[in-house]
Amino acid sequence: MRIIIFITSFLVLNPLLETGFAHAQNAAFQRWVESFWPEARKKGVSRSTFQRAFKGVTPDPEVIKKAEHQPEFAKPIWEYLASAVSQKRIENGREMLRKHGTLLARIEERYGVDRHIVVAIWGMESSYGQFKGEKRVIRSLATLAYQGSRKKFGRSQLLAALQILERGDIAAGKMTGSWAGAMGHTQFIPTTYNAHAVDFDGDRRRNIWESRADALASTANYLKVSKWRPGETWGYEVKLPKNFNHALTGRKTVKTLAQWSQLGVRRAKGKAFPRPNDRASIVLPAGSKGPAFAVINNFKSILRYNNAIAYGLAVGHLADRIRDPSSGGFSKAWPEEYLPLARSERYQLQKLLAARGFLRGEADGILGSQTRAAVRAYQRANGMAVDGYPSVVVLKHLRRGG
Ligand SMILES: [Ca+2]
Repeated sequence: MRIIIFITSFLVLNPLLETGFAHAQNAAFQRWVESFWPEARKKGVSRSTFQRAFKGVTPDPEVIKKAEHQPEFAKPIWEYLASAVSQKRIENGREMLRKHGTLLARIEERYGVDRHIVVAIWGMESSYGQFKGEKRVIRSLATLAYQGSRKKFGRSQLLAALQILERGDIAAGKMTGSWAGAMGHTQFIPTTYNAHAVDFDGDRRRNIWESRADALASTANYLKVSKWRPGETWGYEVKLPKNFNHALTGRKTVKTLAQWSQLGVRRAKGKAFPRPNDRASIVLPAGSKGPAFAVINNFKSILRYNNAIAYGLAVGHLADRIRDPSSGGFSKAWPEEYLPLARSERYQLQKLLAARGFLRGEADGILGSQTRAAVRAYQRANGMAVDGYPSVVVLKHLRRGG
């Protein structure tokens, strides 16, 4: 009997305990919201907008989970590109180009940005409006601002989101987006929205959630202010000569395409560079064994959207494929035997580079420009191809003791 009583009371008590816990948590969150109010007021947010925005809002555990997720294995660039530039996305992009041709032509005329690039970014960001994110932006950003490792980002974006509500561009309930607060067809975060979104359909609201015209014009405007040059492309796949000095690769070394041609660099599929005076850098996203690209000015503008070489490449390549149905994939295959390093290996690579005097600072597992520079220096010192690619070959060489 005692056991039965115990079980019964446990069943009755447990939900009460949980409710009590949740209640205390919510009270703490509400206190935090109130502590945020003076800052919002300073940014011109009214009390009524503030209260409406936070009505019923609680932290979103899923947002924290996504924000803190650190995968052990990074996705290889060829897998990323295969899904980013899928046959389906290419075909849908061509269909969007036909369907919204008049609008896209007007946007191209106004902002001077290639419509294929605009459509490619639309495809990358939301699959042409199919996946815009359904989370309430205020809730996601308040969660990030309240707890976890992205508080600074969360606070600044939350303030910007409240300003959007204050201006009345969209109702709080309709201001939806990804877990990180990227919103609408083209996934602008609130600060980018405030700085660069435009009203293109003329209703005086910048509605990147429901108006394709506003969203696509906002993307074109963002690229324009990011110094997009009309009439130029993003870059080309290139073929490097056998004796090429790989130390010249990387975005720091810039030469005209004519100068690169003198060093034996050719377009991968045999055509000539249409504007030999364009200034370009050679990038090797998977090291010297994989495809090489000459990227020109507009590539930098695309990276303002998302600062990752893989992203820029996906947008540029998707645009090319949408534009020209006869174009295929890259001419050189990806070196699929060179898997990106796992997280523990990335730490080990950094620690070994530091121990040999090639890298300063704490190992963080993030292979940024400093680590790549250290890899280059190590490769140079050890007679390897100086491509700065943190491959398993470099790691094994380090493990053997250089
Ligand atoms: Ca509008």
